[in-house]
Amino acid sequence: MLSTTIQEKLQNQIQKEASSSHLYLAMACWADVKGFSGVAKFLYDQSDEERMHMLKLVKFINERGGHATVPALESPKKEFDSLMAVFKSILEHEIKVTESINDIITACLKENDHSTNNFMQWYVTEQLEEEQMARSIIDKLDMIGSDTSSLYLFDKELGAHNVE
Ligand code: OFO
Repeated sequence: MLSTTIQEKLQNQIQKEASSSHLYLAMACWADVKGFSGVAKFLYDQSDEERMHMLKLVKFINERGGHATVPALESPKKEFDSLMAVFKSILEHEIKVTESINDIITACLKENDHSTNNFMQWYVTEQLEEEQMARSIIDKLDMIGSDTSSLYLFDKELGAHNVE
């Protein structure tokens, strides 16, 4: 059985994962209408991935004797300044998500809740990959600068990337 504190923290994490999914969907829409179809595909996939992160938490709460709440979500912004701005804000966002996951794990350790701790380790690994991915995309965009033919190839390459 989950403690009230742990359930609240997991519930809060559900909200964060759902907001991430919403944010990446808004970014995908922006990239799509700007003609970056590869980036758009990557972000649509990333949005689905975040929904899956949310769903894992929902099911975990329900299976452990709790009752998950489906959160209300704010509409994310629609316009972004550039691809660089999009990926910088993804990195910032993911760093905050990582902090929140670490906070849940700290609470689990305090309460000796080993099974939630064990469950959350999957998120720790996932966050490492996501932060690293955002950093490497930012580095690439930095190298590309305003070179449009490299940007074209970058878009194609990202579209071929499979989000796991
Ligand atoms: Fe990228 O946030 Fe989920 O875990």
